[in-house]
Amino acid sequence: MELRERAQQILNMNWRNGYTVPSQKLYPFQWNWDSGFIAIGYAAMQNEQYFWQEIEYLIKGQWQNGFLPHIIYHNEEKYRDQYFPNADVWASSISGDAPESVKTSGIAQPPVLAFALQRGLRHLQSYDQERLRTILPSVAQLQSFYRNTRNSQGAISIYHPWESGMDNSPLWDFPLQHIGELQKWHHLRRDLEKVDDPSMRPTHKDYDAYLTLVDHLKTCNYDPETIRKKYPFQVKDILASAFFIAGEQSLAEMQRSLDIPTNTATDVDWQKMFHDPTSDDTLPYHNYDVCNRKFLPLECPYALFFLLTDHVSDQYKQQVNTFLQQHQQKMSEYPYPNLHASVYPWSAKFVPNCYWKGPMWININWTIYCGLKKHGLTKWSTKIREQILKIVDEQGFYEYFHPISGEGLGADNFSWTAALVLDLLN
Ligand code: 9YW
Repeated sequence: MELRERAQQILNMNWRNGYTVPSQKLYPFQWNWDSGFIAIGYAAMQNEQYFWQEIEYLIKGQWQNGFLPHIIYHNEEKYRDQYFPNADVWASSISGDAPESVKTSGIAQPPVLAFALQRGLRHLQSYDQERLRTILPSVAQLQSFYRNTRNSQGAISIYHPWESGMDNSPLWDFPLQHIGELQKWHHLRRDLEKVDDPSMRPTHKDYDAYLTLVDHLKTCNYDPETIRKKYPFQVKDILASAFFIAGEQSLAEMQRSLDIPTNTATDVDWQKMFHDPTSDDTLPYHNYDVCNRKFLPLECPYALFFLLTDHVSDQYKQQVNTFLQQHQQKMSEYPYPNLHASVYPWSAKFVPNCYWKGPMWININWTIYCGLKKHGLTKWSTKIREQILKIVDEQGFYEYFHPISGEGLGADNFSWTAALVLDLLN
């Protein structure tokens, strides 16, 4: 069967009457950034109904203050025993802003919605403008939430490793050492029963830290102002910032297309906010730990994400070019030399089969591809596109891939892998 047909089958299989689960086996609810990517896939299939519904179901989870949680627990009662943390752990109703109609988590994920919505619309041959008009205020409210509560000149702070989407990346090792005493939560985990090799998943200590942070957030009643003053994990994050900034642009363009006034932010200086003056890296941009006042360098593709934004200097583009040359050279013995690992194999922190500590992820590579293409770095974007399609064709629609052997790892029939392949084939 052709790649396109296989991808379509996976999305149809993972569709749940209004939204799509990331993977049947592991994740039984709707996840925020997964949904953005998945919606793009439906648009690329010209399935306009599923495209709108995926986004509308996501927005059902939005809080009154604009915040969009990372998990929307649709059909919570049916699946509550299959996933930890379940909705009770979050107790989102302690915030007066949480919706009553559906339970949600209390943290976010990279804010991909505005960017994904616009990209999806570009795939559709024609679309229902009134449906867009109905959705846009929620998207605008989400962008405003980030602009007003998480933003410092385009640098967005995240409050939890799960908010980064890259749960156990070594990026979080240092800030997690400074969150105080950990409570024991890991005995409640459900994920280890569902994977063949538990060493591919985060450790018990990771889970204890993740849930200890949830307790801290609950103590703050999920109130943005209280969190900013008291909460021990706050990191200015490049990926969240890049999607926020790109989202401002997407939102403004969609609003203008419908003659809606826009108030998106233009005073963005990410190069200043993330530039690490002590770094001699080819791309000296790193996440910043706000609580402990420290940059968090890591050999990983993070600094490439700014290509998603318009605000890119010629100097940065040259640095990117040099960085990609070096990357290709170092990867030249491996089967997919232009794909980016979550942590590069030459880092002391690299663990090739462990989740966000080394494996290659399709959404990350696709994001880099989009940025390279946007800025005309087509020599590199073409290679990434070809190798994403090759790895999925040869290894399957996996959740993540071993960066040295290319082997598919984690869950099979993974939704965003299928959706982003459809984007690339369009
Ligand atoms: C978990 C659904 C989610 C992704 C995250 C990924 C993982 C959930 O799965 O987190 O329980 O580990 O890290 O980015 O959205 O696909």
